[in-house]
Amino acid sequence: MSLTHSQISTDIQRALNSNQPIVALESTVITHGLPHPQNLQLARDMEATIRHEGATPATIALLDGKIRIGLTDEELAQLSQASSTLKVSHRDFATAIVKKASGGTTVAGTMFAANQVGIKVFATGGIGGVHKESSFDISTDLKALSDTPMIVVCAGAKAILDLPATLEYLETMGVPVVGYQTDSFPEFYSRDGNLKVSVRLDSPQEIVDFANAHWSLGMRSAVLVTNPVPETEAIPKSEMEPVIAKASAEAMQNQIHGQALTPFLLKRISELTAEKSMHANLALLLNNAKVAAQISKAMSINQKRRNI
Ligand code: PSU
Ligand code: MN
Repeated sequence: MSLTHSQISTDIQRALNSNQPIVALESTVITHGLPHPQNLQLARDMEATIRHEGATPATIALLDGKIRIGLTDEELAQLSQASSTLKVSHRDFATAIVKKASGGTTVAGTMFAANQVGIKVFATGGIGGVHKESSFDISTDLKALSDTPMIVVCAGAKAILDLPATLEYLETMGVPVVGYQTDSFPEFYSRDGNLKVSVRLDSPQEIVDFANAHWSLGMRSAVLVTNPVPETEAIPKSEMEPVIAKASAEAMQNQIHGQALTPFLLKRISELTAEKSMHANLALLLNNAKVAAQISKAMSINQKRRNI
């Protein structure tokens, strides 16, 4: 595959060459998901968490029309304050390239770029899914999960979505939904939902064994690892439901569609909960970075054993 439009940082290239653990990170959460300066702090904290666990973080974004795998701290700071960034999913890469634009990659966009360079583990907050507000708003994230063999660690799908429909879609597309130390599907801000995962696994090694079994069968889909928000930051479902319903009604009143919908809902929910939802969002993102780093370490140890 041609990598003419991509640029990999030297430390990530070195880690790739020697099978060291690497965790990909998305950047839509920086450009569209969180306000400044929390977005920059979060991006730095996620990278630090991954390094602390002994893995290399690979934040992926578009800078001036180039797909960048690994940003300097200065570039991260610039991206976190840039005003007219694109939200880059599969359909938007060529737009960013020809317009020499900068942007944050979504879950789908990040999976695309990470897979091209051979990164197998990725941490995010919540995946996109089937929206409630319009019948055909289904995130490209679901398609990417269906045909990109990576381990994606998230806290479930964002609670603003139609979660039963999102899970049905993942099942149709053959994506295993792993509950990390849980039997129920985490609902982003909340841990007390009643939807079920397809399999529960309790350690990073079990997840690596599961992914190897899945892919050794010839499956091309991702393994979606759902990791519940830390208990201390979790918000009961009963508290979130009316807030989400209000934000959703406002989105429909204001005719917010397409790419703008997720950022609108996240912002409104944060306002309506006096930032409590944002703190849950930050905590789950860091928790996912940690678990993803542990999984990538287990994976790289296994690979080295096989190469001996
Ligand atoms: N979860 C968050 N904040 C975000 C997103 C998810 O807490 O900003 C982003 C992810 O990058 C995800 C995208 O891929 O929203 C989904 O957008 P859409 O529904 O338009 O596909
Ligand atoms: Mn959408």
